[in-house]
Amino acid sequence: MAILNILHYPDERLHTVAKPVKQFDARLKQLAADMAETMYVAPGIGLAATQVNVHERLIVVDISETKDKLQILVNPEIIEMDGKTKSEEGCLSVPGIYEEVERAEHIVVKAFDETGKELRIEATGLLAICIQHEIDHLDGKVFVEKLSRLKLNRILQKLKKNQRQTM
Ligand code: GNR
Ligand code: NI
Repeated sequence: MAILNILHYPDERLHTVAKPVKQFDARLKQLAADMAETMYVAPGIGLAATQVNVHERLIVVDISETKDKLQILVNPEIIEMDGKTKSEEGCLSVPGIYEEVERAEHIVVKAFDETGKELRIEATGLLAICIQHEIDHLDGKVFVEKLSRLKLNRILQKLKKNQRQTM
């Protein structure tokens, strides 16, 4: 197991569109395990491969209090979405920033587990929000880019300031 380095916005590599996973091999299982460990240590409720600079369509999610409900989703696709919900989001790639974002309230996701078995997940609430946030990462999108240009500029200033303070 290993803890992976998480890219921080505005790192351009966060804009890479991830490619589908083709091989359900030992390397994929190791990557998923390392991503899960990285997510739990952070701590976060989800992590996309993009955030650890691996541009393949793989996400890990665990929204449970007990941190024992890990879900590994390979090549996830939203096949149905409806409703709207607005809630505060944060991101391990944008530390210290929390902003309200609008998402679909209910989604149905088709994906594969790490062994290649097909999964179909129906989600609402935090799980639905988290999966949409992670799939956005795979498409090279970061949640702060859904905000107005004014808000995004303020966030970029704040991130720069925080960056200087940690040097
Ligand atoms: O840990 C995380 N919390 C969170 C809270 C609200 C909406 C989305 C998230 S995902 C985030 C971890 C992360 O950055 N995943 O990409
Ligand atoms: Ni994120």
